[in-house]
Amino acid sequence: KNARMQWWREARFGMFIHWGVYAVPAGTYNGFPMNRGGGEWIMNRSKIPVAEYQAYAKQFNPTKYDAEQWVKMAKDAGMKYIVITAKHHDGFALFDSKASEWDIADATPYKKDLLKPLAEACRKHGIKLGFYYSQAQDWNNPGGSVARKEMREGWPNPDSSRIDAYTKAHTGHWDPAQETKTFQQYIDAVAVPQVKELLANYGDVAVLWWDTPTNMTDEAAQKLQAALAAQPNIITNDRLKRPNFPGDYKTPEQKIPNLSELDGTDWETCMTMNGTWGYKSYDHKWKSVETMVRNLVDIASKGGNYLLNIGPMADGSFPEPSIASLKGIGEWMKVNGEA
Ligand code: JFZ
Repeated sequence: KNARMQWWREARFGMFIHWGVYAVPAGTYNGFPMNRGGGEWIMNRSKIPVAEYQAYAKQFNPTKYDAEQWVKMAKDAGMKYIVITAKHHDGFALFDSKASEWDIADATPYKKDLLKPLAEACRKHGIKLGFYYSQAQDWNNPGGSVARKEMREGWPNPDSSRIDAYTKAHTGHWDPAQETKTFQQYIDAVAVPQVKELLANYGDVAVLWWDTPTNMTDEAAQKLQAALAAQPNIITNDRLKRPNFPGDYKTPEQKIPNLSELDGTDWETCMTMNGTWGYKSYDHKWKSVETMVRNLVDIASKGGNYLLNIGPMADGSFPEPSIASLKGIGEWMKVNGEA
């Protein structure tokens, strides 16, 4: 494990990228801005029907996407690795998957794999590439699990009490299309094949970043864990299934542990630059460069890693404030960072 973890322990700073179809509604459904939660949760929070949500993909056409530009921005900020949402809870694959048509190649006008150019640019510039993969929760591929949330409060939809009652009776699902398969069928037909694709088609994969293990079964976790054999040097976080699949490092979220909380386990704090992971057009609560540099120094001094998030827009560009912050952090790193 020490050999596998060496680059990661020296890295200290990485870029998280939450990107997907949710960048199209950008936090607003039917004219109503979400009043809580990240923009990437809009389908669940607003209980958008499957067909309606999938129609957003027709507007997901990131013609301004320039993977090399992204990698350069990360590198100039002093970041050593990138972790991107290959598939978030909305189940949309940023890659050309044979296991589902709910992907960039089949569901959007763009049609081209988004991870291939990123993997190439990372290789070229010496940046490690990791994939976030939502293994349990999937709101579009039938059989995927769902975290049950009450319909967003303040939502004036006259149907909200009916929908809430429906989700209660259907383990969080709000659309019959979500339940035409079982969870185990989803794991076998979508999750395991997609993880295999991610580990086979993009060269070295440095990190597999699992998430929201709430509804995982041991059987599913074992199958996904077995798929990791394709990349013997891969590092994984602690969110495959708790507690018996601890992975290689802990993931305190949006917070930096106190020294007294550290027990020798490797850890990585992930944080947003504003208040959302996925792009929200109206979230302007940006952290200052000074705050983010202080966080980085605080984390590095305690032996952890800082995974700082960008939520790109649907056209493939980073929000301006994120670009400016990356530059500002890079200027500080040039003077004070090592190497
Ligand atoms: C999850 C996702 O639901 C979210 O959209 C985002 O991708 C984030 C990085 O991860 O949200 C979590 C997961 C774990 C905790 C909180 C939010 N946690 O352990 O407190």
